[in-house]
Amino acid sequence: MPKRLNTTPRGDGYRMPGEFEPHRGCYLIWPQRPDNWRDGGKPAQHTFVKVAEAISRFEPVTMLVNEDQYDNARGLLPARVRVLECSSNDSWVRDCGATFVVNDAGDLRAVDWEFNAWGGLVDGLYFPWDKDDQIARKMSELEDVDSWRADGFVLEGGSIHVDGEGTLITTEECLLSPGRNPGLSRADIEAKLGEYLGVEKVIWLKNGIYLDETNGHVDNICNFVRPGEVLLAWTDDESDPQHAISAENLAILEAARDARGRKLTVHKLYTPAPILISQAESEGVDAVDGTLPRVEGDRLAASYVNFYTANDAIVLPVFDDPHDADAIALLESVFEGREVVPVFAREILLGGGNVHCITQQVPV
Ligand code: KQY
Repeated sequence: MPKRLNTTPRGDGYRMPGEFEPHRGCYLIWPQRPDNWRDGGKPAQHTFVKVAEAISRFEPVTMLVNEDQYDNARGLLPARVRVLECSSNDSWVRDCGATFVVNDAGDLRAVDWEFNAWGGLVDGLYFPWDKDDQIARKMSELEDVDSWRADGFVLEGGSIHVDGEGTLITTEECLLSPGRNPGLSRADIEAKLGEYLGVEKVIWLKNGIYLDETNGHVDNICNFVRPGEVLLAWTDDESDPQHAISAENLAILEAARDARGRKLTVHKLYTPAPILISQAESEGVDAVDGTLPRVEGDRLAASYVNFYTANDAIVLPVFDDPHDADAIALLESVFEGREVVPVFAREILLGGGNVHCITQQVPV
């Protein structure tokens, strides 16, 4: 039976591997809440099926599903996807799910962060979040691995990326936000990240993608290709507020050294043209007090950086935009040897995230 541990990952010799390292599987959670997903989640469910189909060509996929949607999910998903009943409040397993860590002997364990729906009662996106906060523990038991509960430390998986060699990138906008760990200083947070993920160097970007409702998760703006090499969301359009945000982050990345003392190679991954919520999309979302309204004409936080790195593949959100082709070409060139699988992902974007936010890898 998997245990809850009183030690720390660093003390026990564990580290978080890069997402580009080999996986034994991937988790997703089925979307259904009607105050986040339009039309009762039906269009999003079909897109989640496409993402699960794509990833399951390369590694085993588990879909966690609330009781009332089990039959529908099982009916829509291919037989090779494992479908398990598991309660949740929403469907962002990157953020509420376990972060898996490994040691040099190849053992796997899980970190179970505190989850408070991206800001708790300060600026969180829904209430309650109690079922989501149990997902990481349930995942560790499904994977039959011991876990640590990071009590008193709020963190979402989408707010960090690591290179597996001691370096972590994040944003100040998110990790220093008042709704997460207001009692912790930047140095305290760096110490927690070191303790739980085995990292030695934190590179602090300033802000995430313009209007990102997660307080600027790094997984929408910057990701590692491999140690020493990153992709940064970019636009040349100086009239777009995204330009100044990306330019500030570029300067930080160009000045940075990673944990091994390397300078970083930075690839610019151009964002799609601004994508706005349509009238039908706005009207399809239930207007519930305490959740974000989806207003017609509002701009969505669209970025190609929110891709999932699978075994031998990249599952890439695309938007029916002229930049789609350039994004596919750039990823094919930097991730040589991996197949780039585009998925039209507007329905996930409408819910506030994208492919990376709805997936969580389990390393080998
Ligand atoms: O990681 C993410 N981008 C999650 C977004 C959650 C949005 C909830 N409406």
